[in-house]
Amino acid sequence: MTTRRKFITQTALAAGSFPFILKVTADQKINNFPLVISTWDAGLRANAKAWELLKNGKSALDAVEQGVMITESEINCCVGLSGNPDRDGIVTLDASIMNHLGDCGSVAALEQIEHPISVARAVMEKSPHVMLVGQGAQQFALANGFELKPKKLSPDAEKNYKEWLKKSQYKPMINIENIGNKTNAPNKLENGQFNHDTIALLALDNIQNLSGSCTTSGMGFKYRGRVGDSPIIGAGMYVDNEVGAAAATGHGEEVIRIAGSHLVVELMRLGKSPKAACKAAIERAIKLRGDKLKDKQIAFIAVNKQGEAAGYALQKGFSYALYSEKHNNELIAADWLMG
Ligand code: SD4
Repeated sequence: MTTRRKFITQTALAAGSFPFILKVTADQKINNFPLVISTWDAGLRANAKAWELLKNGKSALDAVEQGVMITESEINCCVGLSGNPDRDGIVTLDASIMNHLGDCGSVAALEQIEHPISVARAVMEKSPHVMLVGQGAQQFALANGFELKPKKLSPDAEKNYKEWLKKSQYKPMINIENIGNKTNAPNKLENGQFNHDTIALLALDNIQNLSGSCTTSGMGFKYRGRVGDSPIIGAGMYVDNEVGAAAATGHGEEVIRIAGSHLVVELMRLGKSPKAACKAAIERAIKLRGDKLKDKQIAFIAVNKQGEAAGYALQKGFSYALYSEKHNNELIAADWLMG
């Protein structure tokens, strides 16, 4: 990527911005964009779409939206309308999106809409608000041309729900996956249960702008009205174009307690690498909660402005998908701290 650095230097020279040249030539790391990083193995399919857009010169914002739309529509997946329902048997969706300018939008407890991420983007671009929830979010979606989908559960979710009804106990499992599942494998455990419910995706585009997205059906069999971390800006996802971007998956309540994604970004601002920042955020959660995290998962992904990217988890079994010139859409098993 010497060529790109030369180009930036030349452009800066032409613009007469001398201090900028000094910074760029001194920073040997400015060499890894575009880049896409996302959570879990479903991230491989989402990354492929996001990468295609970035390579065609589209913005990070388009890439993060359209990347996760792939996952939201996957029938065998656990994100979007095919995900597990709440304890009343209804699928409710949370999503958030944020661009390089600090513009952001989110929806929570949204029902019967296939692409909550696009509704979140519409909230960002077409409303004066950041977050819409429940019926109001659905009403806004319909007014903006989104189609109402049937309430029907996916076959897998229906099976899971019937099984859950036998005991009706809210007992979230530790989110994990088999790192061997590289292609089109449904994100399910041997007993047929989904083992996670979320995709978060971060992108750094050709002009070094960052964006992030996060979308989920939330924790299976949650209380009606429960909202997790994914639609909460700063918890499930956060972007600061000066520094980097981060996103979370796992037990949403624990991520909210430490304002997880914002914390990761601020730790990068203090000089930590994306991996060290994700790890330090998990250490913070452990410090705060100790043993209460024993049977829970939390995990972060992060990218900095220079295009370094990584993930880290509380428990074994978290993987993330990384696509850049250096990483050809690889599924990487994250390091972990507990268990
Ligand atoms: C939530 N963080 O609703 C989401 C769940 C998740 O993989 O990430 N599952 O709390």
